[in-house]
Amino acid sequence: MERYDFAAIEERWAEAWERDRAWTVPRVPGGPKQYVLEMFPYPSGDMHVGHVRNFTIGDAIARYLRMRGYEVLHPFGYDAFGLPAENAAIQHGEHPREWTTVNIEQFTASCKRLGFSYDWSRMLKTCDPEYYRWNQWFFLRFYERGLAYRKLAKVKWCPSCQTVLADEQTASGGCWRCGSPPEVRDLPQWFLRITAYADRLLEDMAGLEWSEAVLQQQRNWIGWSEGLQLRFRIVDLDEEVPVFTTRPETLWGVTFLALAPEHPLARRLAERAGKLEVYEGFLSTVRRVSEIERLALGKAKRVFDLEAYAVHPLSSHPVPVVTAECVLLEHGTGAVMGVPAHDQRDFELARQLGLPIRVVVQPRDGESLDPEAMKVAFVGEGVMVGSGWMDGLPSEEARRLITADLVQRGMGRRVVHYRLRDWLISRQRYWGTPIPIVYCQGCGAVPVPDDQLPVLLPEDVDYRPTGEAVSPLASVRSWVETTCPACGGHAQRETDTMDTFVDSSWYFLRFCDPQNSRAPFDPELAAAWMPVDQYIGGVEHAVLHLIYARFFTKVLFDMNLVPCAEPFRRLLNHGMITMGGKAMSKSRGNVVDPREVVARFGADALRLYVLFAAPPEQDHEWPPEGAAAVAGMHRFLRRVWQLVTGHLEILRRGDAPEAGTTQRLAAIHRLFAAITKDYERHAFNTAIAKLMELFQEVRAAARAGTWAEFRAGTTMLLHALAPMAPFIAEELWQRMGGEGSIHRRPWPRVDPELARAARQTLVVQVNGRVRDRLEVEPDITEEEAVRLALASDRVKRSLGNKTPVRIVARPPRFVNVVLE
Ligand code: ANZ
Ligand code: ZN
Repeated sequence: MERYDFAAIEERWAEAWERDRAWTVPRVPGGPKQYVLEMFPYPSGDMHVGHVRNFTIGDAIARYLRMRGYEVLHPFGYDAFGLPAENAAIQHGEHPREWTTVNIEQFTASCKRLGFSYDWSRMLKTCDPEYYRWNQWFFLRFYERGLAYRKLAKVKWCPSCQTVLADEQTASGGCWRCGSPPEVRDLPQWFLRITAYADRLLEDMAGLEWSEAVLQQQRNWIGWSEGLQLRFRIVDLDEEVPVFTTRPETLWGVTFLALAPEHPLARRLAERAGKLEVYEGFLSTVRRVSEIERLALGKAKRVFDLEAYAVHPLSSHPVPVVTAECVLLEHGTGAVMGVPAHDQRDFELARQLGLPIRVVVQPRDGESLDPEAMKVAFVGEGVMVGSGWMDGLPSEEARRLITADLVQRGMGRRVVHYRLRDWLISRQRYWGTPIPIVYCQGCGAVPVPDDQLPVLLPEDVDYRPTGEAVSPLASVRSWVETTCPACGGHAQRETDTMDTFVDSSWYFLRFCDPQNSRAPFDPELAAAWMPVDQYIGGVEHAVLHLIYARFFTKVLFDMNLVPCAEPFRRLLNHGMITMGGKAMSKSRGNVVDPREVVARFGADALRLYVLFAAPPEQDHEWPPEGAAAVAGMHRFLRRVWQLVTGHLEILRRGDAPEAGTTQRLAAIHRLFAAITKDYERHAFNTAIAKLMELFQEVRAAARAGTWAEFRAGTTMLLHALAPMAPFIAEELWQRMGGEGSIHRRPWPRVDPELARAARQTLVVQVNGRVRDRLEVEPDITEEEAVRLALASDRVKRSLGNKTPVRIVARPPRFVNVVLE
């Protein structure tokens, strides 16, 4: 018997696949297509086993679909711009391009050694001018459509990354990359108008096969709310202030009006009160505070009394006007009607300022609210009080009625608000795409014409950040100084680079036509391959990357460049491999290098292990004895190897000397059918468990000498193994004289009659005594087994009227019911 020399086998096949360009697909699919894509990685140092898992999941899916007869586009590339490269380069004193190139070479070699079936002819790197020129081209198209604009904005600056961040990139209170609390700066910056697509981003989610958790995060981020906008007149200025509320039924509970500190009327009122200087001080303090802190509950708020009054639109009574940090200018209208009894922030403000609290909604049960005694606002639904004709109505109904009433009387209008903000894309860092704009004294901001693209990123730059909110590119005078494309006069280039999330917002489209030098991609090729049928990536991208990519796709859809308004039909969010409870990452120093594992046990064993360890969606803590765990998979593969190579003569013989016992053949078909089902739902861990059972059956057939059965079983075993452990499956397939590459073979067909014949006997015991035997499907679930057991007449009889204290189920073999 031959030794299982995995290293020789794997290296030989890896080379052959590379030489034969085994996974290259034609420009246009010849038949039904599937586009399988894993989120492309940062080339940040070496691959670790966390990466291996993500890519193995994608690869198993791609290989399986190929065997199901699809033309599978499975490309790979690198998200090669960005801070990791720049920071590493600063640390080691080498150029980001060198650092990136070296990493990409290593990473690519690892991918090949692990047998990932990528179409390498489509490989892309976002730092190539041939890629990023199209970022610039898109920027110009967005600009023409009014979807890219520049404005002076209060922006969030990460002091550690030394660049501004988009609003959503500080959603958790810190910088998405490094966690530092952002500072606030006023800078003229470029934005993409994602808010123009808020409604469609929300609506189109209906057609996506994504996890509910991710959809919910997207929904929260877009933050749809419906409410009423109404006006309060400010007596002292004779001006009307619109406010936005989601609770118009609480209108009779309004006891003050609060403006955002940045609200233009706040300044005018302060001036009028002769307190402009104090106000300026207050404003500049508030401007430095993060949004999270401004909205925080349970703390004293920074407020400023404007010493003015507004008129309540129903009662015509005056209510005081204040300005408070917790009112945000960008939200709603930047002004709030204060209802202390029913909004916690308003409650805290009222208590702080000694303003009255008026209850207008009473809880349906419990004691009625006493404003004096209230410790918190009552924010729930209830019954209306102190509100004229609404009294006694449920608050939900009152809301509907007063909305209709105020709208009809022309006092308010229905509005929808989104929490989503426009996407800030300017970055004051070096390693990114230059924004293709020049500034001319005469013409202002002028777009760089298409025929002057790409605006090349200069290579020779002192890219160390200056600490000022200025891009390192500003110091390259020869690059900055240019001529105006419009008037030929003197002009200067924009020195900010683009957020690298722009790069990843359309790379899946470039994969459809990666070498195109005249356009980002040919729309016909995009039509042939898009949408991505299966996208695979970490749940940490649930908001940022996915929302940006969806937005880009919609804009390109509107430009008739892509056939679909959504880029990713199905999304699989894999869990992470952790060590010490933390995600593996080079910066944490808790990484396991796959090269060591591969050297000891082979790529196939490692692939099987990462798929077996946990369902794809779950995290998996790499065991301290990680190597030993992979060794288990290695031993399994060695047993498969020995069984097959030990019977090559028999396997190669085409004749079927005798039929096997139906019983075992049925089990083989049944198991293969179950494995197929597992592939369909990406349950690779259970598929591998069944694969091991299948192996037992095949080995039993060999021992019994039932060769027809053995041959059929071996064929199924190797096919079932191929997507997950591609090297050994291919090698054994060739040795047993199989036709062509196993990876191009059609998926074996299960005989449904046979598979059904393999029913199992489920034994039902009550207090240790057998009461019934039931025929069940072998892959019956625990729930179903218990249900059937308890439904059995004989079991019911022996239970009498007692309730079981415990039920132990091991489907499909037994269910034990335990009574007192
Ligand atoms: C009166 C009221 C009474 C409110 C009540 C709530 C409860 P979303 O859904 O997030 O849009 N609000 C409006 N504009 C604001 C701003 N610029 N800054 C801070 N808060 C603002 O929330 C809408 C609610 O948030 C509005 O409804 C308003 O308070 C507040 F019992 O109006 B409400
Ligand atoms: Zn000009």
